[in-house]
Amino acid sequence: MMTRREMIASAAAVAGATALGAKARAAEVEVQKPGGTRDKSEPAWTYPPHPEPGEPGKHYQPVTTLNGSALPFKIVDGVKVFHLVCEEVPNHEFAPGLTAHCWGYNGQVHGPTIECVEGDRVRIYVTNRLPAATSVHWHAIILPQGMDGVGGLSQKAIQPGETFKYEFTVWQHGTFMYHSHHDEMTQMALGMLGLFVIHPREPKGPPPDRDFAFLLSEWKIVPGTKRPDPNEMVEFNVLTLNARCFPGTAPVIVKKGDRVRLRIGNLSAMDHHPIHFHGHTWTVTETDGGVVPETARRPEVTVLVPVGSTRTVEFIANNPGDWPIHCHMSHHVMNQMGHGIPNLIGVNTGDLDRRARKTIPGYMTMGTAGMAEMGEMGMNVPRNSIPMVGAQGPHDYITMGGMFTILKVREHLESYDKDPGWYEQPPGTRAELANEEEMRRDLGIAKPA
Ligand SMILES: [Cu+2]
Repeated sequence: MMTRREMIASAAAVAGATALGAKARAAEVEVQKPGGTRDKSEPAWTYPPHPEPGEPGKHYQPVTTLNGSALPFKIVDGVKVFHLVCEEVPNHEFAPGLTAHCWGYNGQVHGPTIECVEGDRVRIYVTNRLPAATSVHWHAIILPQGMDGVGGLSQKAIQPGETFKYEFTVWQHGTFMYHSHHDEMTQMALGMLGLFVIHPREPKGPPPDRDFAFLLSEWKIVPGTKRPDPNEMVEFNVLTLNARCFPGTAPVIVKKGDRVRLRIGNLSAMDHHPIHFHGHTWTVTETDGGVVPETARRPEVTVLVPVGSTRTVEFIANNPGDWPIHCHMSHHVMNQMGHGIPNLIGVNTGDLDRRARKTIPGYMTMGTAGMAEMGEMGMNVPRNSIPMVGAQGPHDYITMGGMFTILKVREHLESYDKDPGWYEQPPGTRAELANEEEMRRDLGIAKPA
């Protein structure tokens, strides 16, 4: 509660500010933050931009978008100018062996990450080189309605060949997204998504040593075909982190003791993804609605990232090793071909394979003991498709694909940009085949029945 005296003082301050010119008010915004001293009946974007556009290395440490990039910008008269080009991206690679003709921005699927700083004025040109009209929505960013990018509702759709200009001041900080908001079902299914990171003007909490941004999405690509199917509602068979599926996903490389931030956005068509990791616990620090108050934070090992939202987590990487980071929905860590296979687990198919091979050379009944064998056995898969699961690991075959990557925590690292290879476990710290003597001693049996 304000005292009468404070109210009089703040009224005087407001009167004084009103008398000042726009330039003086711009300088003042350093102390007037959204939700702070300003009049809350006005939206944040009504504030004048900060006089100094945020620059990497000076005002923020850029995020790392693994398997992606940051959108370049230039500063023109204090405004950050970006250019997005909507276009077809032929042969986007999801993982070695699987490519498809997608749509994206600036030749990439997904689009490059836009980065700026709270208080920046941004001007984003959008050129449409697609064969269809489009628009760009700046997801969860509070801005004037006409800049919201909803085709038909807030603007005319951008026709093929046209360039539109969006301009607004960003007064939030956190992890946001951008995506097509015109024929969303088709265009988002084809890849027209990207991340939009706004750094705080002043640091909020300890700065991370490593700051990663991920965008989750899902696709239906029938094995052997080259076009994602936007009509799919249920059976997505390519689940991606930054538009790649394991083993095509880059590892998350950190040093022991690093404070690590993961920003995770989800623009899948139909699925929320519980993203889980091993060896540590993390804290959810932000959503795309803002910073989670300290008193509301709690430790977690899985964060549910609903469709159309972002979650930011932080942890201290104190446990060396190779640890999975993955969606915990088990069908989301499978690659193509996981669907429509009859359940044959436990079925004795006798000499079916031998007999079938008389008419179909190389025939193999799939999945009588599960699916683990389906990556490893080097089965012939249709052209332009990848095995249902995984890749060879250091100890055996890794039977996961899809929305999966590896957190590599090392005590010594040459460089964050160089994959340190597989983790070397200290002697005596790996699960091993039990020997007979131990089993006799502890279980009273030499070999399990
Ligand atoms: Cu999932």
